[in-house]
Amino acid sequence: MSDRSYRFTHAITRAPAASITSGLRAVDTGTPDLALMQQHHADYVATLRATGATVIELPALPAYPDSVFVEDTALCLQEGAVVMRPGAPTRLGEAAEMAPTLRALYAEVVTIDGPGTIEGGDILTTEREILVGRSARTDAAGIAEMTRAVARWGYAVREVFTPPGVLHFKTDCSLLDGETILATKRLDASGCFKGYRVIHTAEGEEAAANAIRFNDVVLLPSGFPRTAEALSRAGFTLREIGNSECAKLDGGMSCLSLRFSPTR
Ligand code: CIR
Repeated sequence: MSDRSYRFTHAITRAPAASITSGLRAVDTGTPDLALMQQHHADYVATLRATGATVIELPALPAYPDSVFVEDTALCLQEGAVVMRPGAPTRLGEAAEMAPTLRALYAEVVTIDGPGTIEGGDILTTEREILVGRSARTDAAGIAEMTRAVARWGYAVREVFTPPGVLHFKTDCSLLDGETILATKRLDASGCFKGYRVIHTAEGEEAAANAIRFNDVVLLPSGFPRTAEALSRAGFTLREIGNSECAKLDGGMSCLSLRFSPTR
């Protein structure tokens, strides 16, 4: 089986801006501490780099408080990239800011023009398909436009649903390897992972679901010991990264990077 869904030569990250304190959040659980977020972010970048990948660190964009969450701006595949059209009005401009970096790396970059909206956090790429969760940020028209965009490279897209009240599809799941997914029980109960091997987050540790497999390691937000133990028992190599400040803005491990191996 191929492993292109979790082996990557490159990642893109963006430094958190001081304006992060005005980032979007579903529920106010306190103001994020920029200095602590910067520490966590540095640890995250170092962990990606330690796997041998090239990490492109973009400068902070103070005009966009949520711009540290680069994942939402693009879908990066091997053959090309698709620039998203975020459903959050305050985040719309972030996608255009990402486009030049992608054009420097890929021969083919296509853009979602709208009127539909779609954010990268709703997209899970596995070895066999691209799953997209319809959510408050990602609508049917956005998914249809993305489906047409990736058809040129031979990808099949399957529309699924992000649970109500959950920000993004990947808030509740992540890919662990070519056939294994880490998911909350509530998302798995929707039946969207039929045919995959699923490991559930432990009861009360649903926020551990937003992890990433990046080359040989799984980056897991710290503070979820029972889920960490289940993953270690299943044979995965874990790196736990502090996520307390991003969590205040509904962000996790996947949101902080774009991960890919471009073929030019
Ligand atoms: C937002 O609401 O857009 C940000 N505060 C969090 C984005 C998290 N991104 C992601 O899950 N891919």
